[in-house]
Amino acid sequence: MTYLLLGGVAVLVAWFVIEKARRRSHPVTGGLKSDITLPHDAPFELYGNAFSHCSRKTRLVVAELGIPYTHKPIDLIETGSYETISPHYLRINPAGIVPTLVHHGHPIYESDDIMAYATTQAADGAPSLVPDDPAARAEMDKWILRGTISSDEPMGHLETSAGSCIPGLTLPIFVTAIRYIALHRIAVGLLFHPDKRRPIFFAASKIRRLKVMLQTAPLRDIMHRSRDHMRSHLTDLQAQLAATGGPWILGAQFTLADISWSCIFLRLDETGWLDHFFSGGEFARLSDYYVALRARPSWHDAITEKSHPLIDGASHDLKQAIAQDERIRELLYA
Ligand SMILES: N[C@@H](CCC(=O)N[C@@H](CS)C(=O)NCC(=O)O)C(=O)O
Repeated sequence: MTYLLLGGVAVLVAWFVIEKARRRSHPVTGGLKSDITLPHDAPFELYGNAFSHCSRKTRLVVAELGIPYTHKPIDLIETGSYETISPHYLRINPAGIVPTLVHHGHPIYESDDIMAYATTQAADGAPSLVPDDPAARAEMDKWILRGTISSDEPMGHLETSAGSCIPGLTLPIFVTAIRYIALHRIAVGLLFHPDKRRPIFFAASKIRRLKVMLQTAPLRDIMHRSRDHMRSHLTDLQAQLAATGGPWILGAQFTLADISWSCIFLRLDETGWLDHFFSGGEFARLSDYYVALRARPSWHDAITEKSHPLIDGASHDLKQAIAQDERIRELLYA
């Protein structure tokens, strides 16, 4: 009996060690890796996730530029499983993050680099998403950077980056999304994800209600700081639109900066924050801007058609909880 037990433990330990090695990730630098050639079936393959902010940016850019591509959906735990740290995806992107664009087998990493690369591959007749004037281009880059989520420190630069505010503001929808995910799938993250804070948060969200989660001090702190900094980023964006006269960030030309910010607005929208920010009426210009972004055909191709039922359900649940429960509104907005 003892031998049987010891044998069982040895098998489990061996499985864990082997699996851990197969799922080991390491950071990658951005840009085109022409020295790597991956198996591929189409000239352009875009690996990404329906809910991921960075993946959405890249889908919007290829849609705007009329680049035909094969979409390769990769799950995050919010949409079902930790596929980003599966051995098959780590062969595509050893950092274990989405998105990755693969062009003729060569991967391009980091969403901002993918956006820039895509502009060099635009279909004939596609509009230019990058201004010719160097000063305007520098201005565009500034607004793109402000919408970026850093790979090293996703919540690290709240003051200077609206993108950094996104993970903190996403926490409430994580809680409502994770209810749909089986615990054994979250356990994969506890065992193998390089950043254990996230699976711990997801496991806690699985067993505790939204109201309880929102009362957790560190969570509330990062969420409120993200909210307050996001408000000042929105104030600056509104001033920029007023200064250029719109309809886009740089004025008449729709650019990569607008694509970055589309995804910020979408995340604020699906998590209920946009209703909160817009409710005072002070962001009327931004409200029009968001309507204009959603009206572009690229939005339909990249966002509406690629939406995920689980995220739609989680967004609905969250908004309903916010509408029905005054305590939740207090915890989020006070
Ligand atoms: N700086 C990277 C950030 C990419 C990133 O953080 N991706 C997230 C989804 S938005 C991810 O794949 N996370 C993996 C995980 O949650 O396990 C980029 O812009 O591409």
